[in-house]
Amino acid sequence: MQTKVQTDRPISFEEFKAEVLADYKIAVTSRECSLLGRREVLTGKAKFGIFGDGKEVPQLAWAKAFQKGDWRSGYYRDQTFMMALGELTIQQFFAGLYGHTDIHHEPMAAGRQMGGHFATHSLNEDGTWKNLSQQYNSSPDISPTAGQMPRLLGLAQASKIFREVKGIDTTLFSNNGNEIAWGTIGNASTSEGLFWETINAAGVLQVPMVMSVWDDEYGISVHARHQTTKENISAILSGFQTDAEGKGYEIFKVNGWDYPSLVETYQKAAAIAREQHTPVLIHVVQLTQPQGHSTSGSHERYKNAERLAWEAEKDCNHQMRLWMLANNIATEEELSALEESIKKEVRDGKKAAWDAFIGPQKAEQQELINILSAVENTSESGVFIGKIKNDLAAIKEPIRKEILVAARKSLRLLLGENIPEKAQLENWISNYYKKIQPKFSSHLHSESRFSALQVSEVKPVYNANSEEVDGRVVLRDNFDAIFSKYPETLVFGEDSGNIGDVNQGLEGLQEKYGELRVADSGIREATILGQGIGMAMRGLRPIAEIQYLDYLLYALQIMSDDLACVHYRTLGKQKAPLIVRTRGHRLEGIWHSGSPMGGIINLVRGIHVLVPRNMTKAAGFYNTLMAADEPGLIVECLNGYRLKEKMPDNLGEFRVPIGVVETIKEGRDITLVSYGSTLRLVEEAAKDLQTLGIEVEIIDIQSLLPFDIHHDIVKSVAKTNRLLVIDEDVPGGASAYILQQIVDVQNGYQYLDSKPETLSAKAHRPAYSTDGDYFSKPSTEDIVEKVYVMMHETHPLKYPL
Ligand SMILES: Cc1ncc(C[n+]2csc(CCOP(=O)(O)OP(=O)(O)O)c2C)c(N)n1
Ligand SMILES: [Mg+2]
Repeated sequence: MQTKVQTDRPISFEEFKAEVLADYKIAVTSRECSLLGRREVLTGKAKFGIFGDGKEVPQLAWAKAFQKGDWRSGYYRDQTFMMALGELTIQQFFAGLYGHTDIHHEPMAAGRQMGGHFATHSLNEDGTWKNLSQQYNSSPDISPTAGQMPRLLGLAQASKIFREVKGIDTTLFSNNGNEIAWGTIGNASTSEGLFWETINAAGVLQVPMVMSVWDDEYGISVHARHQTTKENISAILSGFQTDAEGKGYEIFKVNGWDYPSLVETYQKAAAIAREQHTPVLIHVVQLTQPQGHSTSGSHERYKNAERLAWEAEKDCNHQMRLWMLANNIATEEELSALEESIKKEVRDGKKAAWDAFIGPQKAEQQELINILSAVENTSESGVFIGKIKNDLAAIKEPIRKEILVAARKSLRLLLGENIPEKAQLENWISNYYKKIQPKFSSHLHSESRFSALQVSEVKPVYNANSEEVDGRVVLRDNFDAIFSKYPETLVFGEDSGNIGDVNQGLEGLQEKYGELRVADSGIREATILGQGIGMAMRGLRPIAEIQYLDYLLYALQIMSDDLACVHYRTLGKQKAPLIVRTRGHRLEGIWHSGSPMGGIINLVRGIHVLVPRNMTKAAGFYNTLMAADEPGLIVECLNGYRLKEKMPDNLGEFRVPIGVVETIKEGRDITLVSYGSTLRLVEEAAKDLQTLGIEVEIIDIQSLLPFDIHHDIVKSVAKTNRLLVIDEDVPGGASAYILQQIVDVQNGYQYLDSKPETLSAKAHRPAYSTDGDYFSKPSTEDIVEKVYVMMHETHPLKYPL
């Protein structure tokens, strides 16, 4: 379907006509898909539909300016653009609507996302990069409004890095940084903070980003007067306009139904962004929603007759048609014939998509019916199973849930029976799960050879003269080794550049590696994170620094909604191996002592969460993640930078394995499990407990996600028969997760002679000062007393109170 005439010579009127007609064909095809798509939902074949109707024409203009190597970060209205690039066929559009789980039919998300969420493939089957500079690229959409903005910043910044930083192998990723990152957003979603944060940051960074706002005056039912000051986003952004005073944005405003002006505007915007790396905003106004917001409602409820009549008149496809007729590009008859033929093409494509979607499921239904027939004939419950079978057979278009419900209910009816057909049914169910479950659950993590779990341990090497230095020096010199080894590495964050971070773990590195590789950034955690995602998607190895763990919460939404599921939601076709660096646990005051690890680990499944107890361990984790291609969060101990550690010889090379615990003290009486800063208290408590005749075993978890992949903790519990989890998060925070892993996943319950216990911080935020800490977080005394009481309960005479 794709049409792109790209030529430097002036084109003839005939060529011009052909190009416009081809464009119109895409617009009409896209519209027809939206119209039929809505019907598919209303008749129950698809569950939900959100379409690009009313936004077709500007997307044609955009697609003409979009070049190989460029990137899109947009939202659910962009189907026409994807079609114009040749990245979305009619059949694929409907496959997305149905939720077809076969990536060959549904390349956007293999049915994991609802339709209207677009993506291209960056990776080969083996996890290696495709040549992204030779293909059109779309980052994978997410549903939270404006959630596409932070990553857009990074996609754009990557071009700047590729153009200006020497020594990076750009073969697969860039042609001299000429690539534009194109964003789209709805008018109402510009109310989100993420929009403003990104717009400001892109202006500061001067990156090649072209931001289109599709303005249809509404955000579902809420009118622009409730969304945007002056109801005009380009007017209120006009202070960003580049002028003699300094660098900023180029800003355009254009009617969304005006095909020739749109084409011209997008060409101008592309030239500015591509050549000068100046960001551009295009405010596309007077757009419409011919069918309302989505399939879950009708806009007649909130738009009056006058507005609806205006929308019908200003409909961009309708206006394009009028313009074509007025300019003799086609006759009424030609256009009518074209429109009729497109209707048929879309109907045929829809049918092909449905047949491809339903075919395998019908075959699976038949397989089960055959088995149930056999069971019916021999089972004592044959009558009931026969009914289940007949009900299943009556379903004309079965989904997998219906098939499995029939199978599992039948198996339940066979409880207590011992017939060969029962085993057949059991096998069928288990094989079915093996085949189908991965369609919904694979690729949360890398399944390629670049998985972080494949990186083996390399121990730090010391010599007889190894110096004892401040922990931050180990970290700093290890970062130095990383930066010289991997030219595509970058680090950025608040105070990360000039002063080399607030604890000087990056001291002197900006001088050595330059302001682009070791960079200060504004106070804007969400877009620091997004910058990292976008750059990682383009083959760079960013380290995004969030100054304190407590402020990770500003970035946590983007970590959760975007970074954690990039690989999952593309069925492994994209990756963002971003390392997030932060520091936390204990220091002073409510917002510098928090340890909200329970919240974090539960929101970022898909990201490795590593909690090293000292800087050598932290450095080892950085080295491990650099050798892999997965995202990870490393929380350094805020109170550990000045503690002495021995300087390893093999900086940049030693690696701490992911998901492996370390027993740091052996003991027979009780297993104490902890991580991070708290471990130092546990070690002190262990000494005090020794004087009371109690020998504790201490295990450092090191890696909360993944957790103890070799199940070493349960081996310790099997020896001591007692378990205490010590954690400085709130009660039921990370400690609940740790307990679930040991007691439930590792089956630790069977070895326990005492109740498994947790010792955590208070439920409130940690108060200021040493006393605030002592009364808020677990202390050495708390640990000693808790352990002693647990020992007393089993041996009251040996450990009297
Ligand atoms: C963070 C978040 N809040 C609410 C929603 C529900 N929602 C989906 S689309 C939408 C309106 C968006 O309007 P606009 O940005 O103007 O885009 P349009 O649909 O009009 O093109 C809302 C509120 C969401 N997806 N994400
Ligand atoms: Mg809108």
